[in-house]
Amino acid sequence: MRQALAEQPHCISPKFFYDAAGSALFDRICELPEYYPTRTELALLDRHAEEMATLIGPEADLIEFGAGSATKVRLLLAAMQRPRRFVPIDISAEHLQGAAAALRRDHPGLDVHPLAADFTKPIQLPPMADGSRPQRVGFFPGSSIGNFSPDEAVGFLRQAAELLRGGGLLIGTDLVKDPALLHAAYNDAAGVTAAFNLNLLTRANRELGTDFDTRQFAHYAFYEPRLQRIEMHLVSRRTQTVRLGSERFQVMEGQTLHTENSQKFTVEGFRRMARQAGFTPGTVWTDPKQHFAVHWLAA
Ligand code: AVJ
Repeated sequence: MRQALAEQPHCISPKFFYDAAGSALFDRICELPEYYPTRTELALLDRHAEEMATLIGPEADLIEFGAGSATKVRLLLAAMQRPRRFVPIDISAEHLQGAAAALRRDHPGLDVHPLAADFTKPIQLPPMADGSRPQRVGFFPGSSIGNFSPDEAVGFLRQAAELLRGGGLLIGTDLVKDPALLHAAYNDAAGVTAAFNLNLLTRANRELGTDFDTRQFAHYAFYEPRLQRIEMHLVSRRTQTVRLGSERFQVMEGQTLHTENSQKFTVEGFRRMARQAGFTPGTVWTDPKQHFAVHWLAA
């Protein structure tokens, strides 16, 4: 946050959205009528779970990047014969513990091994309890890959391909589409996305001791068609001073804090990116309206 305030333009990583309140707000976003990605991807997982489970293999070690509430993986686990282990990775530790406890309740035989970690950093998987090395399969739903810049995305995929060698990655990507639909998904009528965006300032106030006045910042999300991405910003409603410890930063009226990019992909563009990262792209599942895609990438 200090860096974000000190530098121009002011940019902050979207991973900071996900404190307990932010993770709960994100779960509410997933239920919004305008936010089509979650329900579209869930329908794809539901409809093709058998086929996906066949590719994953009967006894895989399943690793989810940014698991959150770990709702989607339930459809895969139900279709797998004997999942050996499930490793949900998430930056929000409390949210992760709750999700892991619920999964253990519903899958008594499953070894659930949560990792509270930042998956943008290199990941070390704990060894299997019995010392075996089953096929590793990654699960990265929700188009969270869209939070990375194209270069970062290739970097992440390259690391994932290394980690999952011999197995594969099942990954969801939001598709390029009518900008009006994209715009609505990030500007919901109920204002939940705005609350999610502004929660970043509330979190900074609590954890870093900044004195942001959330009423003096406006949620601003738009589709940038040249870069094929949604950008989310917090726009300063007036020239104001923000305190961080003993320092003071001036934020001019109309200046923004850039809080998130959400890249949209074409099916072919994403397959090219995956190939570049060392995967062999396989089956792609899309919905009839071509709003969302789930890719199988062999590692
Ligand atoms: C979790 C990154 C996939 O980009 O759509 C939802 C986050 N931000 N509404 C997305 C988000 C605003 C979401 N991802």
